Amino acid sequence: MKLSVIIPFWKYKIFLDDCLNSLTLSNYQDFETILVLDQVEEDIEDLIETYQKKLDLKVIQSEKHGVAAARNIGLQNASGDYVYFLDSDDYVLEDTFELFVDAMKNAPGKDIYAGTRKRTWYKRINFLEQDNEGKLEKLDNIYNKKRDNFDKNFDAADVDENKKMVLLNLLLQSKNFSGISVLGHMYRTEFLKQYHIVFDESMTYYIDQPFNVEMVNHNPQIEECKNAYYIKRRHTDPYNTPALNGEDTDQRFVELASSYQSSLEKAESTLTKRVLEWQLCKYISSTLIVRMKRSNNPKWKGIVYSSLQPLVAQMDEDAYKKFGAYRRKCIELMKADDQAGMIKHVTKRLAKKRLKRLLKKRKMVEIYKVLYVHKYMKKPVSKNVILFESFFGKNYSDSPKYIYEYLAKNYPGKYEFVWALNNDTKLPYGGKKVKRFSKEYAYYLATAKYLVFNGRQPLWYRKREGQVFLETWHGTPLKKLVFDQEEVMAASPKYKMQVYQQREKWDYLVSANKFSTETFKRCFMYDKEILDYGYPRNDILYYDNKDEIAINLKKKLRIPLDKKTILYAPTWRDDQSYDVGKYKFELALDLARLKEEFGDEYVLLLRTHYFIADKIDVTGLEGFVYNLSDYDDIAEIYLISDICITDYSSVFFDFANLRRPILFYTYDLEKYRDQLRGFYISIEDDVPGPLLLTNDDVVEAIKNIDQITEEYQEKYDIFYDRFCTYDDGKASERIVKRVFGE
Ligand code: C2G
Repeated sequence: MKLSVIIPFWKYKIFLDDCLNSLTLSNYQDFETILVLDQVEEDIEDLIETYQKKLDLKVIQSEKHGVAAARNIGLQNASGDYVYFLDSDDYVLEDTFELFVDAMKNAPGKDIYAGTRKRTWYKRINFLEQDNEGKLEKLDNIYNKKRDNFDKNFDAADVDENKKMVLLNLLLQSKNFSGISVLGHMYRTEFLKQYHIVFDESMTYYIDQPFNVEMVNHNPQIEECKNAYYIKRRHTDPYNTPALNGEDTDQRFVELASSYQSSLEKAESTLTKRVLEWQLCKYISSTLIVRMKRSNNPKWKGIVYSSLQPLVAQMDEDAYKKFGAYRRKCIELMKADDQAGMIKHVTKRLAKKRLKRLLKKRKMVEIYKVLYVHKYMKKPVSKNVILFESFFGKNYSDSPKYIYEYLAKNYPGKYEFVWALNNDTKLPYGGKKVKRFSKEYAYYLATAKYLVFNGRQPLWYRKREGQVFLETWHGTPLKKLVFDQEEVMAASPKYKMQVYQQREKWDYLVSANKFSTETFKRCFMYDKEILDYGYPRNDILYYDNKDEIAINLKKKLRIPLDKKTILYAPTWRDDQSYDVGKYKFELALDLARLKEEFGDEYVLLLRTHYFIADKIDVTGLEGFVYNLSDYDDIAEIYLISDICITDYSSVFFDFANLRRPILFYTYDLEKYRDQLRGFYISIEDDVPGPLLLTNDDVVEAIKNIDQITEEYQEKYDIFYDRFCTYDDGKASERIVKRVFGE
């Protein structure tokens, strides 16, 4: 059985590489790959050369533009018994084709073998590392439910099983009309040729719908092959690498309407027509109407409405009679050409939903959000009020703390200071404390002129005219951030979209070195002012009285003055969480062993990341381990630490200002780097200390700390010059001058 895989390619070479690579790894190899090049601008010569050695690869240049034309060229050149359409940004699993071919052997001669599409944003290698069993099972369940619903929705109890399966797989597999797709199925080449089924080249986005309707018309024989997966990649970055269907052009909706019209005209049976109408109504009443309500682009709204309204107007009532009351009314209003009525209808529904959520969650913040918009935003902006927030209100620390203290010390009485702070630290200089997400918080978010945050502000924050947002951020990045993240676990499309909106509100962004400046511009897609003045949070590391501060702190924390100290400050893991912002942490460092080895000479200061919810149990280790996870400011802890052990945390960039030894306990390096995050610099070559993979390594390193210090001297100097030279104890001053004009 020979297969033909048809891949149209326009752009994003990196995805194509993953796609072709997945084909080389297929267990079943009797297939040709037809790569149709559609106005390609990237240089992919090398890629083609590589894969020509590994695959039966035909490369054809398309004279026209568009996926439809490219796929048609693929079809004309296909010599396989079956064709499989594969988009260049997607991929298959090792057993996908094998499973299809097994099905072809067991139930030979069918016109379609229907597989399953699974969506992900991971690149292939990371997808395979995930636990996919559960997710794939969930897909099966959704599909089975659809089957059960079929009779109910379409009065189709007496439709034969084959026809039902065809409709389910070709027209109802996705949630709505716009998602009807040819991807994931094997189509018999002769069948397509016999009935001249091709893609409509006058369209760009919605070419699969009429194609599948043509298929349905000719009563194909179908066999399901549900565990043959097609992996559809969601592009995680809708700004830099948008997918074709992510392009939000007005043209899309005009075309959606004409694709629908053409599908409907093609549909030969009433049942097929009903299915299409039902799909369109579902799309309008569940997705589109909400987007229309929320959009503030009147032109877009107008185009969407005017292209789809005539289609609904001519629709048979039968299409939506089985809908619930809300949806039915949506469609009826559209049918009656009452656009304002539709929007009112959906507004009511959304308000109701919101109330329900509010009651269910019983979270007061939902009420404060309403007050924020309808009451506090209407009050004037107070010109001397500054709202500070550090690590989501978890502690009094980081750059906001040092900016605050500088202002409070040097301009007493001039400003009103408010801190979003959830712990019971008493603020110096009489600053006012409010709980994060409290009513007062909402009030100050709306009315403070200045906002000084070290992380992302709430999504519901709306920037007001006259407000100044100073974003200090919270570390020189080793771990890749936002738009630099490839298809790793951390890179969810939602995260990227949210940060995009959040960073739009920042007026100033603080950076501690040239490297951060360059990186932040790119990773946040940030083009406003960057204050590359060093980190205010590191000012303390340059204070003249820093040794005195250290001794006092040791006394305060009852740390013996005659012992040396090791700080262990690891970061968090993206894949180990209980809830949003609440992460697990399993200690991989053998504290008991360290106590045994070094208890006479050292104490250990344990500091977990602010996201970590687990309280590390240190019973039995009293007098050796000091758990400082709840201590406000890690910069003060640096002052009392003789050695710092960390992993991938930005902690080492700051600690290096002290020029004291740093060790990296990177027991899960490969997973962290390759699957969870990705790094900016080479952790093997560029960091100022050794990578230690086991507890034995850690023990040895501490024993030989002087030797390591010597060995790493040169690397340390290079590192210091690259990352630490802006810090000199005066960053707060420089920032205050620039932002507050003082
Ligand atoms: N931190 C801490 N204790 C730890 C780890 C971190 O107090 N055990 C503080 C440090 O100030 C550190 C900051 O939290 O610089 C950020 O922590 P990271 O471990 O670097 O992780 P993350 O919060 O993901 O920020 O550009 C920086 C990145 O955004 C990383």
